[in-house]
Amino acid sequence: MTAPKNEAPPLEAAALDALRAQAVEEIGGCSDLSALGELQRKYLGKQGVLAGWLARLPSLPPEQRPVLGQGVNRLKKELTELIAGRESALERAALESAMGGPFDASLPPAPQERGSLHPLTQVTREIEDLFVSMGYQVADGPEIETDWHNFEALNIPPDHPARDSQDTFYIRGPGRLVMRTHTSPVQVRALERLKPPLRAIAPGKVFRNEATDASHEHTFHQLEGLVVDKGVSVAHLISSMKTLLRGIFRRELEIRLRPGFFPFVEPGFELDARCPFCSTGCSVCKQSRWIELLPCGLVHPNVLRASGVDPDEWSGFAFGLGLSRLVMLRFGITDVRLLLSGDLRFLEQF
Ligand code: FA5
Repeated sequence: MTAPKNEAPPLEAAALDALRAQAVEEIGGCSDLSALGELQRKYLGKQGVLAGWLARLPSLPPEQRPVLGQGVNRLKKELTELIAGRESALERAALESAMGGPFDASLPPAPQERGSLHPLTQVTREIEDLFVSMGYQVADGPEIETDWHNFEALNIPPDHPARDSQDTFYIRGPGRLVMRTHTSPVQVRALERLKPPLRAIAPGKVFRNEATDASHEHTFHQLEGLVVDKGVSVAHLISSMKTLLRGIFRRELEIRLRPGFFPFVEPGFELDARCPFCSTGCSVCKQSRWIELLPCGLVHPNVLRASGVDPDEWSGFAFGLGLSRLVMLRFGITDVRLLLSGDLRFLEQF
């Protein structure tokens, strides 16, 4: 009996069916990716079984070729899909076993440790925003300073007793350099560079060779402020300091000025604020109900002169906020040494 027209001869069709059954069984039972690769090469590779079938087609009678050719191509497509499906099932199983459980791409990710801004950075940015909104610029200066900028231009000559209150780290070598003991040298640099009228603040790190305790660090932060213009008076100083404190504590605080001595201001003041934490006395204000916050004053004419600014034409005020202590007040931190300790147990609280 001859095969019906356009159908592969039974022998060939049966062999293709047997091949299909064998391939499906082998692929379905394959349990690792490299063996699956082998199977792919065996059946679908250039030298593979199906390629052999296609190569044999031209030797068949022309009327059988289309049917058998279509059968081989169908099988090729089916095995390609079967192998791809098996591959992704094996990959998924490998992933799940590595993860110790089933993988669900729709689940939210496991919580990740996130950093946060250091409390000093948070408060500095708030104060910067406040002053920038009042037309101030943010100035900067080096942490290693010349003796001139740190002391002499600020009306503190070499033998002046005010140097004793700021125990200084001197840098060995030429140039008479010091680790700046306060941010006030930025006043001098701002005056030299910008010329009046000017309004600037300068937050930064300062260094003092002192014994440390809960309220004294050898390395701490200050924030300097300087305004130089025509006719600047103590009234301007007071109103600006009130704005600063309102911005920081978010309410109106009563303030008082006491005389304070700093060679670079005249008159000089210590500005105290009513303790924002109590009404009858507490440990923060040491039962006094006042907190010493801001040394300040009108810029001394000698400081203006040292930077080439005429004190008969210009006047100004300056202040030097103890930023580290302010941050302690703001967040209820009881030891200044925690701020730069790098202790994660402390930092993670902010
Ligand atoms: C000064 O440093 C002046 N340059 C401030 C100034 C600027 C006065 C402009 C007038 C005009 P004083 O040494 O007092 O001042 O320090 C200023 C603030 O820094 C203090 O009020 C205090 O809050 C803080 N401070 C001083 N020493 C330490 C320390 N060891 N640790 C932490 N904070 C300190």
